[in-house]
Amino acid sequence: RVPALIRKSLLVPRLRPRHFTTHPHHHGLSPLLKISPEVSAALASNIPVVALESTIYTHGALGNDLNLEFVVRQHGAVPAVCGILAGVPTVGLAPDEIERMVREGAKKASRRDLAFLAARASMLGSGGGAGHGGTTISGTMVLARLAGIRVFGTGGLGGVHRGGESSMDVSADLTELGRTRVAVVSSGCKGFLDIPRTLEFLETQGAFVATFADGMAEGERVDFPAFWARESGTPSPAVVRDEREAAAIILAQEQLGVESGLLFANPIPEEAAIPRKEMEAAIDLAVREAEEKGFTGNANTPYVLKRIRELTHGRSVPANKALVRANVARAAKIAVELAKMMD
Ligand code: PSU
Ligand code: MN
Repeated sequence: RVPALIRKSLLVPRLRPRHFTTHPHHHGLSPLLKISPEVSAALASNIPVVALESTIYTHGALGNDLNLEFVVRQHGAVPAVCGILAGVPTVGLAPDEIERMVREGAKKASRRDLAFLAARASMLGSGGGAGHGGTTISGTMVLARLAGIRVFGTGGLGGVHRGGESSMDVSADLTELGRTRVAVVSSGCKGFLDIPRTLEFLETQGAFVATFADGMAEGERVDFPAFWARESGTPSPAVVRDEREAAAIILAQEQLGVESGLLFANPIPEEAAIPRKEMEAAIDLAVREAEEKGFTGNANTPYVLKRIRELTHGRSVPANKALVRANVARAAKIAVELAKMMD
């Protein structure tokens, strides 16, 4: 007699392609990827599209009322929230689908987790657990690239963690920028990371990094921003003046056939920024606690963000919301400029 468990594993998994979107624009599209009709139609007719991540909803400690989709629309582009819904890698999640992911619980999903979540659903119907994946910047970049989306707006990039030279905790966001041609707009990376090492690593990965310097005087030093603060003490490797210049760089990268990603850092709006001094105590304590309590690996960032939120009595939240909205608006403007150039 064959034990039940083994018998079951001998069954041929149902790996039929579901949700296959057929469109002439999408040759070579993964059969596992679901693209919403609105996003699909926009991509096919050169209407600007902006990718958004779902980790920010499932693990970002910012609440559900961010409504980044609205910000994208306000600036003339179509939003495409990316994530894995019950095992289906999806580009263009609807608000009720995101709500469901938050309610039922989602795994924080970077590049490494995508196939795992997608395969479980094909084999077991609904999959073990809810099978949801809130995609990080890295996971979202993979899905956006598969769908043919060029621009992605979000909050803060992952990076090299403090002490990363011995723990080797380096966000998969950085290696993703080295290999996946999507332009990411973020407020630099979170201030609790090791910013100089993050920039070194991005250079090694071949990722372009520039900071928006509108409103700054010519020749003034432009820092790579540190999320809640506009200054980090580390100068940005490159500077861009406006969205049109950013779009031209994205287009040139594509025409050169260079596959690496691009990072456009957008400093937090002046009026929302929290001075570095003020954040430092909270950051130091949160990072130390995370280490003492063993929040390592992908649990580190959500823990530190949550603690900083508590330690600043919620003051970090409106700043975080303001910066992510500004980034998403910026991303939409870049996508609009790009669409003009593609006409
Ligand atoms: N920035 C935020 N909130 C977040 C993140 C960034 O304000 O939740 C998420 C992003 O999805 C980013 C991820 O890709 O954290 C990085 O996690 P890690 O450090 O584990 O790579
Ligand atoms: Mn990590």
